[in-house]
Amino acid sequence: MLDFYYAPTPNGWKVAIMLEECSLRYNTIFINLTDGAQFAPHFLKISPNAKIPAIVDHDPPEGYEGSVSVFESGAIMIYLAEKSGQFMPTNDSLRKEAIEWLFWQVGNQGPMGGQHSHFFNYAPQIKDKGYEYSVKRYKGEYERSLAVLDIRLQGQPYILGNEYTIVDMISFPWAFIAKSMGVSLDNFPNIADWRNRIKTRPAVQNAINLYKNLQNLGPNKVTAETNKILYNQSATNFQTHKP
Ligand SMILES: N[C@@H](CCC(=O)N[C@@H](CS)C(=O)NCC(=O)O)C(=O)O
Repeated sequence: MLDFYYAPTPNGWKVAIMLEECSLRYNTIFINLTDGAQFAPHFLKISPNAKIPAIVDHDPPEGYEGSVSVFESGAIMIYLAEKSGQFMPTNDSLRKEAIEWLFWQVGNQGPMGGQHSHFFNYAPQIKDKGYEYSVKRYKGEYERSLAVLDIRLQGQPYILGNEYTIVDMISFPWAFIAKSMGVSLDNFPNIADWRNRIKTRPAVQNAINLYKNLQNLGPNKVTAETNKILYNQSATNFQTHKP
């Protein structure tokens, strides 16, 4: 059995998709990011960067002792692929490409999408100095990452070619919500097709519906008043927000 530390966000969906695709048994533990549950001391032991997703595997593969915790979505995807023996190429050359695209996702598409979402969806009410530039900067970077992905998908159904892998699962969520971030996929036809191909998978449907009622996307649900943490990230959160 696995404990899955989760909130219904794009980074949470990545791991939910993999768990569902592998039919692994898991126990979902909701981390209320608005309340600062990510800074609780017991959670920081599992996820020292104070972010979801994270897992604790109570039945790890041979070579590990006791329960194993894993944080950072890319590391979790590799861990689960190795544990299950699924969705990761075994061929050296394709495995190298899988690692490249995983790092690309967690270093580019994820953070740029996240920053764009913050400024576009969450922070429009904070129109202080530099706001317009922040929106322009991160929208441009997010669209740039979509262009990279669109070019990669030209002439092939999945990021690594014909095989659906953890790289598709990890890249899907931040493309899935493009429209809600003010970006049309009309300019990225290869992504639009790939998105539809993945979205219709039953495992993906289960994942994106997991705790859907607890989603708080959008400026109407999250404001600077209701979410002091999201709007005021700083080093002191580790000292002051211990629910
Ligand atoms: N690089 C991390 C990013 C994770 C991340 O940003 N998670 C967000 C939710 S989508 C979070 O936990 N935010 C809480 C916070 O910023 O306090 C990963 O890929 O796992």
